Amino acid sequence: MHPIDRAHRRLIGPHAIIARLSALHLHSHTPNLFIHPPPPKTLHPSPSICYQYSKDISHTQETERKTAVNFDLDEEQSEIRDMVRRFTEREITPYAGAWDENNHFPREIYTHMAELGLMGMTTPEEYSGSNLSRLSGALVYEELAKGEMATSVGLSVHNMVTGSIARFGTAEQRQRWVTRLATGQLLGAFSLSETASGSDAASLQCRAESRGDSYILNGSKMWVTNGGEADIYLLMARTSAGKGGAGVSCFIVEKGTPGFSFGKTERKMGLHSSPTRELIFEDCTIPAFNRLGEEGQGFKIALSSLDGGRINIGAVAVGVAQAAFDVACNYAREREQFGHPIGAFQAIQFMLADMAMKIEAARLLVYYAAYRLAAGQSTSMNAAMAKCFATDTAMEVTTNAVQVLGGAGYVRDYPVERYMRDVKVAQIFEGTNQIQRIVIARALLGNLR
Ligand code: COS
Repeated sequence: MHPIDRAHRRLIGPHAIIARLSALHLHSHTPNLFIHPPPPKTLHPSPSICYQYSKDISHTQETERKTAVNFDLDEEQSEIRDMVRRFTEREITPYAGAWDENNHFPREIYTHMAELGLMGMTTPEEYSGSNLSRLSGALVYEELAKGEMATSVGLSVHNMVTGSIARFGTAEQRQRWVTRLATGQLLGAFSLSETASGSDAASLQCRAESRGDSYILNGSKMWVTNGGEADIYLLMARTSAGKGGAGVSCFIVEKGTPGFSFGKTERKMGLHSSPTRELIFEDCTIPAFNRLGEEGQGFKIALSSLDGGRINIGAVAVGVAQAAFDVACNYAREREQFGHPIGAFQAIQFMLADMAMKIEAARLLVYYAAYRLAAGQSTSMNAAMAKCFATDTAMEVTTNAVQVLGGAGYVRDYPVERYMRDVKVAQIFEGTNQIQRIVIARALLGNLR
């Protein structure tokens, strides 16, 4: 039997993955800081990074006496990484080029990912989720992105939606949607941006008018990943006029609701197998039951969901960068010019050394942000750092990978040009890297405006 079939048989279905993971938890004798974080501390939010670091230092000194910082993956993390790596190599990598060429959204891959328990990664087990640690999640996105960035991004958005309904929803809302999302019967999409509201997300204009036991939606949303293919849309809409973020509420809108239709499908530079569509609402009536959280809480729900999403995108970027680096490194060993492999020349060596250094740094930033989120520590700044650094790195690494391959890199015989086209958007979506720097600066200085 092929090893991946054995892995499928062993791990198939969310319940099996949970059983397997629970068994590992029980038999794990060596506590790993990433997977068994210390109980969450109560951090009082402060604009001063010095305060945050001083807290961290005392925390670190305290725990260092008991456990050294552990950079090794534990058994659970290694198993998940290896399983997703095998899955990607078999089910995604061989087809990614054709999906890109044909703008094909591989819905069937999501069914396979659901069987592996990847569609409810941050969702409690009682709703058929796998409830994986954030670090395990980062490993999953990284491995998938080595095969194809679009699938990894689509899965991240889906999990952000599933996790947000599980976290902010009522018991009835969870009952209604979370299990079906976590088992892959439904696909999720997240919708914040509009034509005139991108980075300034609080200025959004899509309206939700309260009519007692229902809301009427009017307006449109832009650049929605999984748009048109998804069954469930987490929608931010304005319930009070002129109040910035405080007037925004969050809604769950089902595909097929009368008055909800799709506009144009975007024609993009890359990420061709990930559909990006406009959503249109014309007197679309949804039950008040579909509001997630209280009225006026939607902007905060969106931003706090994006904290996790940004870590995922950092992990995706690390995966794409690693894949590009691997191709460039192999090519530098094999391609000969002037009587030597081109990797014998310092011009190429220094490029590869810089690429490897930055990928390693990006990976550590991503894993650390994932650890902080799982440990209940303040995360916004670390998520922004991880997303910003990892995606800037991936852009640089993929561009340089094309350069190392020269003419061969610019044509479609090698995947590096696809990596480069795909990863550009990671510097833009889930908050541009200029916005990430604003988030970081505000954490350092406070909001001085
Ligand atoms: N989690 C929870 N709440 C948060 C938060 C977070 N990560 N970040 C900010 N908030 C809260 C703030 O505390 C504030 O609450 P109070 O009004 O009670 O103080 C509220 O949200 C508004 O925050 P802020 O004043 O910082 O909002 P701004 O309008 O200045 O916007 C930025 C802040 C620019 C950071 C935000 O609009 C942003 O991230 N924009 C990019 C949007 C984006 O990522 N779009 C991509 C969507 S996916 S393609």
